[in-house]
Amino acid sequence: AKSLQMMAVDFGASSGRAVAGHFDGQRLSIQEVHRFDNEPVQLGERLHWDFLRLFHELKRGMMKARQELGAVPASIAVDTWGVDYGLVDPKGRLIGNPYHYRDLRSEPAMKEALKWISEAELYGLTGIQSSSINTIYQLYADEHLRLYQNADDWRMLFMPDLFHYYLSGEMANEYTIASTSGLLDPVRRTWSSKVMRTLSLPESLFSPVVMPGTRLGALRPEICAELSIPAMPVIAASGHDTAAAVASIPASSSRYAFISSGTWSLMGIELDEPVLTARSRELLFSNEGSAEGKIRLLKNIMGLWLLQECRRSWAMEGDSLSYAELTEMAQHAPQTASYVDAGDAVFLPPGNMPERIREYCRASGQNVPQSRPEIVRCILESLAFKYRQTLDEIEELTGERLDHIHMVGGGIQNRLLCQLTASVTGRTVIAGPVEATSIGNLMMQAKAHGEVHGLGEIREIVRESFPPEIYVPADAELWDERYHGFEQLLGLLKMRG
Ligand code: ADP
Ligand code: LRH
Repeated sequence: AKSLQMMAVDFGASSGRAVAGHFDGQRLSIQEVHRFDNEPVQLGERLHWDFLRLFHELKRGMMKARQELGAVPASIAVDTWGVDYGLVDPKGRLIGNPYHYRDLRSEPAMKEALKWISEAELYGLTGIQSSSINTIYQLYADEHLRLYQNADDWRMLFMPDLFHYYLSGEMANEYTIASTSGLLDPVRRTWSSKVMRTLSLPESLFSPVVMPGTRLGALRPEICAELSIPAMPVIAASGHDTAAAVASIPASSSRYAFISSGTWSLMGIELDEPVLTARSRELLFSNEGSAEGKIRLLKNIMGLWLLQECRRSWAMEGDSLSYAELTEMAQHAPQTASYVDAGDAVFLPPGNMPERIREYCRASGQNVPQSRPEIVRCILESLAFKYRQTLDEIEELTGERLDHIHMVGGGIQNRLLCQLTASVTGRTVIAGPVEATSIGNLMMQAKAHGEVHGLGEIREIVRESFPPEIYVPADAELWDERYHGFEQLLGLLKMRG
């Protein structure tokens, strides 16, 4: 195998980074050349991503890579968070600024859309958990599509597709990111025309679905000139960040669940075919696309968003706290044994999170966590409990016991959460790599170059290149008892509706 230098740009919902990767034929090494915040912008009534700023950061990342590495990368690929998109006209001009999936406009749109098609039918056709963030409801709510007559020749590009388009000039919808939309047929891995027709979404918006690893084209000459860099191939490696992260899980067997831990916690397993049963719908599991065309059966759990939002509130009160400081606080917090359901959509919108958590505890008749340490503790324990519940559900759906849990992503730097996950689930947690998404992105590029030959090999290389950390369960009885308290709480809340 020859030595490969590549570039990955990974846009998370909270931050982005440009990473240079060097694959020597056996090991991958990475170097972060650029990192930036990804802060959404409230503009009037709407919440947007700052696409222009993000594209600017992408270019800065490319320039820094050029300066720091010397060598010209063999290719570049972008991955991003799921579900969001931009619309472009036939000249490739961006129609408005892409919306943030937490914008409230799609909530009423979801209710409206479900008058035309039932949740059960939609699940049977697309296999995606019902949520207002899904592209399907965002498109249904999109005022641009409603206001303009000439939308027939527009195209809808998901965020990674949009970055790839402005890099290469090629429009395509890549499979893993398209699979987050609620518009893709997970059995045939193509668009569901039936869903589009039922909701009057113009089919002409959608491009053919390309599989991960597709070469889209070369960098546009204008960008090469602007940044003084030579042309390089732009590859649709694995456009969805979670799919890229799952591709790089350093697993050596198949009996594990994964948790991709960042703004969201995505917990699930990889399967050859989708599960489209009434039970998996009831339990809110999605069937998303994996890097090699397989299926990720997973659940979207609110994740460290809860903590990010508390941190933002406390910063507005004048106290800037690092994640390390917040975790340290929780370590020594008094035990209030108060929990929230980290699957509950009430936590979706931004703003005032500490008070919303208190209110949730109050309304459900629990002790109300008052201090900051108590709130952080409540968040982390609630997440670990949600993971245990989700693990039980996965085992119910597949009828198989899973021996351990692989945790990847920025969230594993929260060592308390990793330990709680092991203790509460009673399973060994194998944590790492932190930069799983960029690594998956890079390895899918190496595969497109023909230098590796499949997920098995990719995972072995990641295992060798980034040794994971092991967390062993502790205090089983104590956590069992507390978990039963949590189950009772969820039962009670369900009864109340
Ligand atoms: P995303 O890709 O969704 O933007 P990341 O994978 O970058 O998210 O993970 C971000 C999360 O990682 C933060 O919300 C924070 O909770 C956690 N985190 C980051 N750094 C640390 C740290 N030093 N200690 C503990 N947790 C951390
Ligand atoms: C995580 C993620 C997740 C969901 C959400 C919108 O970054 O991609 O898998 O799709 O963003």
